[in-house]
Amino acid sequence: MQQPNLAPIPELYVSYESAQKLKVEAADLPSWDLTPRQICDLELLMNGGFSPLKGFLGQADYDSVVDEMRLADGTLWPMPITLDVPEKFADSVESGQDIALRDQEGVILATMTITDKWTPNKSREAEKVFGADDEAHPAVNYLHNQAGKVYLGGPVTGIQQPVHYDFKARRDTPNELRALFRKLGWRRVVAFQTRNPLHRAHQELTFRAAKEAQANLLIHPVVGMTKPGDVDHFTRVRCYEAVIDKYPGATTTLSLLNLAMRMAGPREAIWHGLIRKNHGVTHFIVGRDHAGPGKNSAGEDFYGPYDAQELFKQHQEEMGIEMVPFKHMVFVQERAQYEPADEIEEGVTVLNISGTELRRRLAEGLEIPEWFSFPEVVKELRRTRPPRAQQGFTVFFTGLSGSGKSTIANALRVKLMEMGGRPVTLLDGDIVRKNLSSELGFSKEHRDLNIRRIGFVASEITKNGGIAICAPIAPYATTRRAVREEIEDFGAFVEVHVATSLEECERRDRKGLYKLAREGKIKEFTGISDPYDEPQNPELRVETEGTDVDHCAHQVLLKLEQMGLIGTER
Ligand code: PPS
Repeated sequence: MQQPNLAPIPELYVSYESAQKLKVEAADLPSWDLTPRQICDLELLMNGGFSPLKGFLGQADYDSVVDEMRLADGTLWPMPITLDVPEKFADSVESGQDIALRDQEGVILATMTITDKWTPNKSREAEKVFGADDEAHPAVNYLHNQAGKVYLGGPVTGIQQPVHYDFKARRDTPNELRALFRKLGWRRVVAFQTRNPLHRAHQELTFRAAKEAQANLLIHPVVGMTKPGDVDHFTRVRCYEAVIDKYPGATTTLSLLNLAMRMAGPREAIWHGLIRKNHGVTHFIVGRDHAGPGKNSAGEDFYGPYDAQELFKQHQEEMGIEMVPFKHMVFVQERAQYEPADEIEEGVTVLNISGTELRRRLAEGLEIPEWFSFPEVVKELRRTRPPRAQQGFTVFFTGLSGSGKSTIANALRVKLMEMGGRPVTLLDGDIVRKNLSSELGFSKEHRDLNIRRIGFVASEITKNGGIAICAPIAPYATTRRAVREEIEDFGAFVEVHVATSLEECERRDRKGLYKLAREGKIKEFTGISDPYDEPQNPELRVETEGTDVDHCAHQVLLKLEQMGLIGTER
């Protein structure tokens, strides 16, 4: 007799022939271009990963999920899976109408019949689902700052799967995994959820969990959307592929899950369990601080470290998937092996490297011991995160017109070129305004656009391992912060405030612009008739009064050296 966890699970796709027909018809429907997160949700709706959901939640289900962690009919479901849209789009459609759901290239993936349209109370959703209306929580931040104002709900008819160009052979739908387990005769399977590279401790704990549950092991990492700042999934999958060979042959398999995580701790653990059950899994590892979002804005944890395990335990029977609680594994030096932390007697030497310490060692090119990770994994991580002295970075000068930004920036450019090693690009205010922003003036809107363009180019240069030196006025703090965030995804952002006073700039008045500005002949002139927000915490502030250019540029070099961005081995 077939086990229920391995029987085929219902999908929302129509047959191939119907899909071809529906695709043509759907071309005339109002269409919504899905966000990256909605594409992840839709994929799991359509392939049965979110079973029993048949579409994006309607209002009654939404209210009940938010309040009770259950659909309106009482079925356990912890996460509101909603189609958020802006008001303008919501106003253009009505209940009862079909819409086409398209990916970012415009391919129609599904249609949805709208049954509900409502404006949710997002603060309430944040409080109930994520435990606090605090934007330090990535999903709350998403809810308030990225998600549209209105939700549409209704059943989905699947036309085709979202297209993936990467790691195709490692992606499996719930039915594909169920079929694989059937074929291999795996009756008990324990899944390990992860959004991080696997090191020896993880390998040890997953192996132990499988032995304890007398089950085969599914390494089931999330490759959809994880916590901002995580190691990108391309690197992680290459790391997983290296680790999978370390398990005894034929006990373990690796499959990628295109889930958009919400970092909702306990509720997320329940959600992950239900998703795994849909993938044919019988056991699920839940660790300390499962799907934790980090600290709240008061610097405290959002959830207790074992809240997720407790909530899972309460519901596991109803869910039909059993929890294997995660043992926190540490390395015992005397015995040269990993052991559960709670089973270790006093007096032995326990070794540990935290995530922060690992990042520091990678950034500085320091040793990462073999007891901590596998050489193949470390090699992959080093390829993605070379030591800081080999990464790209951006030096961003800001200051009033005539403060000396361009002159210092140019001196720095020459000094860096003398050192060699990385290509250097100077994005000076005048150069940019001539080549990138020739149509722009000096309104707030235009200045912002100008700085955003500089930020975009600098982030591309940084990503590709070069040095970008920017020297615009960049008068607005919020815009500078946005540029910093964009660049820090790829390398360091070094803000240098050229702190020449307005009086001195006006006294020098090299281009005669201050005089014209005072006479009202130039409007919106920074410092005279337009604001300049002084940087509060720049990496460096240089004073130009009484200091020559060479010395100012040298101060910047010293800062770069101190930050480990330029090597001492010249
Ligand atoms: S901004 O605000 O960052 O977009 O400005 P930026 O691109 O750096 O351009 C500043 C140069 O343009 C000249 N200029 C003005 N500056 C400020 N306000 C007004 N209204 C203005 N009109 C022209 C000025 O020469 C600046 O050159 P620098 O090199 O900063 O002295």
